[in-house]
Amino acid sequence: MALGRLWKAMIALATASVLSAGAAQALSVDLITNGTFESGSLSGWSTTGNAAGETFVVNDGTPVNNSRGLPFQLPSGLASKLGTIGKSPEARGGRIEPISGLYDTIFRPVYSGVATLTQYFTVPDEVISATFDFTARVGLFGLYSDPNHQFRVSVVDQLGDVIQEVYATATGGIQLGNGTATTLTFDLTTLLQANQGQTLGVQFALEAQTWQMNVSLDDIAMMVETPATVPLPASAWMMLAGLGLFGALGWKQRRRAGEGGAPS
Ligand SMILES: [Ca+2]
Repeated sequence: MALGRLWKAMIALATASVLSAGAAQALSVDLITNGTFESGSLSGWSTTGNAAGETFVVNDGTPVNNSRGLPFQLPSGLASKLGTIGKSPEARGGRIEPISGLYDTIFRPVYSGVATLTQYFTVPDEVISATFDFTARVGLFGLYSDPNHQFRVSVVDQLGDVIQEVYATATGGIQLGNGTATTLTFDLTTLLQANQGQTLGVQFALEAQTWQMNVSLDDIAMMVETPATVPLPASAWMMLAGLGLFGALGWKQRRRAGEGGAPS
């Protein structure tokens, strides 16, 4: 019987330590689904297109074809105006490799206008910290003209209205390079703490002029730390009570309290 009591006490102590450890920990969750596009689709994302209906698509490196199924050719006048850049495979609709893995998403319009890529998520009820990451590669084949050319990233409310601009290219600012993938990280703790329990979205937008600009995106994540609560169901408490573990734990504690005085 003494052995049985000891086992019960050990189980109770182990259970208690797991519970207290759980209560002290934080849980890290990514609020974005399919942020790597490795599903090979835009599942989880919604898009809007420019007037010609062009928008973000999944990219596996397949060159863009024109309506006749032939590789795009820049109009001769524009090609000569852009010089060597205009002759590059990228400007001509050639292969653009995914940023990482087998897929990313790309918007490489022929026509002018704005297209957006958005994903909505529910902010947890309690936010300890929030970090927003993405990798972008902007291709620009003309002179940058802000804001006629612009890549911007925003947080939107559930109606799609911008509540905070997180990033935007600007004359003299970071251009994200011509064809260089760049990872950007933003601390959005304050914003998400102010919107706990609400629906928000991250929105990527590219304002492009004919032929002159594209953007690739990959590895999009919204990592949020929340308190890791370990709620113990009522049935578990009843089970513990039924096994007499509380009694065993009390016995163990009484034994310990007595150890200091009397030799065993
Ligand atoms: Ca990817």
